[in-house]
Amino acid sequence: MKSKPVVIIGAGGHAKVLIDALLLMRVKVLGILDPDPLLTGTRLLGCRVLGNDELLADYSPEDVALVNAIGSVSLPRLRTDIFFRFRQQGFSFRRVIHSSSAVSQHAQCAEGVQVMAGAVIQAGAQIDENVIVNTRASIDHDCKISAHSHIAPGVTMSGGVLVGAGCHIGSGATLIQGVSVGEGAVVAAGAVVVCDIPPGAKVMGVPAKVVK
Ligand code: JB3
Repeated sequence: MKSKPVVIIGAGGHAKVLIDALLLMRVKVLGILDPDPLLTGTRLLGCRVLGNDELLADYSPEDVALVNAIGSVSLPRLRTDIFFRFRQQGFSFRRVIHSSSAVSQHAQCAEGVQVMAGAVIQAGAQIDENVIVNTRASIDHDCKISAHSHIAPGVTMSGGVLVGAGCHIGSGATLIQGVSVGEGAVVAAGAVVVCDIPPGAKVMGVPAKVVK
């Protein structure tokens, strides 16, 4: 069955990386929506910025799928809000899996999951909806990444790690096997996590310690 063409939400840096992956997947991109009026009419990797989110009314959920291109560094909540707002309107979010990533056929990726170039997801891993597994991140066997979390470039996660919903795991962080990261926690770039992290905490350093 032919896949639906997509409309992309957001025209920033993350959108560029997603469009690159979508073009390799031979998915048709109808256009990009962004509230910044200065972007309307411009192009990102050849795809046109059409205007703001009101234009979605021109499309039917039957005919198009969405791609959530809101990243999660400065606007973590917005990515989640966009996901729920448009799903409530009946739209679905397409999975984007870069052709150079290695996703085990025994791993599960839910709606709207984005796996970027060079990422590895091993057998038994479960990646929940709207999660970003960014460039060259490695998620080992039996990890569970809950919804709306961002696993930044170069993260290394050993087996059986649990990450709660809405977490940010910063670039290059390492999490040893079996640790849990509570909902909404932030792991700073380069941190090495060797024990469980409570919900909402911010940790940094080697070994990682709670700073907030
Ligand atoms: O770390 C990496 C590899 N990537 C980061 C990514 C995960 O998160 C990247 O470096 C950035 O830190 C961030 O990427 P993102 O979200 O593309 O950030 P930015 O370049 O700031 O673009 C956000 C875009 O979303 C802007 O053009 C905003 O105008 C747009 N935007 C904001 N609110 C919105 C809305 N777009 C739509 N359609 N609807 C909104 O409500």
